[in-house]
Amino acid sequence: MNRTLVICKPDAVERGLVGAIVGRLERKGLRVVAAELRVIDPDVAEHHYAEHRERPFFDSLVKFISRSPALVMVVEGPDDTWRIVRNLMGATSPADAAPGTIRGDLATETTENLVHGSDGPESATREIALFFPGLR
Ligand code: 3AN
Repeated sequence: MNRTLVICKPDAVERGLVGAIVGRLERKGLRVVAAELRVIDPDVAEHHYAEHRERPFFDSLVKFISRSPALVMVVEGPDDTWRIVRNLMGATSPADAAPGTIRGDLATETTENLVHGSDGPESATREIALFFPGLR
């Protein structure tokens, strides 16, 4: 089995869409193996988004992701689970996200785009260790 990190971002919790998002993952056949509703520490958020450090939206992204509780999860499925999740999420910009995807159906903003999913096997391993250091 193969694992990836998924975050229902603060906008998802605020809008009451956590159930809808988790439901989509579960209906697809993926299984939640760890989950915690937590306010993400800004230092952890900076590590998590380190690849975007030089981008103009970095500060607002870190502020957004840590502004209120997010549901941080580890999701398990077959090979390439990260890719299954990314396809369910839809494109980063909700304007480009296809109908039927989480962002395509439920979001309009690029920053407040409801959900994060690791973008590859190495990111998944790194992000799971960052958010769930004790997970076996
Ligand atoms: P994804 O979330 O689809 O993996 P990334 O990793 O490129 O997209 O970007 C991480 C987050 O940074 C996005 N979810 C979004 O919140 C924010 N972001 C990315 N690109 C932009 C942008 N051009 N303007 C504002 N925010 C952005």
